[in-house]
Amino acid sequence: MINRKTLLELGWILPSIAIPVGMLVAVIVSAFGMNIGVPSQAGTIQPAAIDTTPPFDQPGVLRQVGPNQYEVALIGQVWSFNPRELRVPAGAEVHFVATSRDVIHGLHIEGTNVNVMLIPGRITRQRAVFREPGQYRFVCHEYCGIGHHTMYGTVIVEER
Ligand SMILES: [Cu+2]
Repeated sequence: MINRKTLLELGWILPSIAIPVGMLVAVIVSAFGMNIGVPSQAGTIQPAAIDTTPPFDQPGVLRQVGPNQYEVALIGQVWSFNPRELRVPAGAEVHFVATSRDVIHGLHIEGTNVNVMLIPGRITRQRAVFREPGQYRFVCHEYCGIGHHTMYGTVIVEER
């Protein structure tokens, strides 16, 4: 028979099973159902050869990869981003392919989930959807030297 003590025990045991199971389901649904993931390590690159290695030979040039989907290369370098300004149409899904020319930099785009490190020799990919027209600043958030504070840029999302 279930007495008060057993109920009390079950009151602890069942949530302690249900909560991790719920978290696991949330991780699986967000990873596979909603395609949310950690910033990917999408290959390596010779920092000295950035200017001749696609897509970094054309930084800031939007390449259409689908309906309102674009891919764009972005380079972090002391102490600026190349490009500093990027124009995309509202609703665009933008795949950022980014790396660093010299030291470790960061890339954070306000209002989006783009928040990654740019490591020399490594390529990082991250996507963002810009639904509302406006200006989205991006900054370097890894201290990279005396001019770190000048390292920022803007994504301008234009009305379509
Ligand atoms: Cu930097």
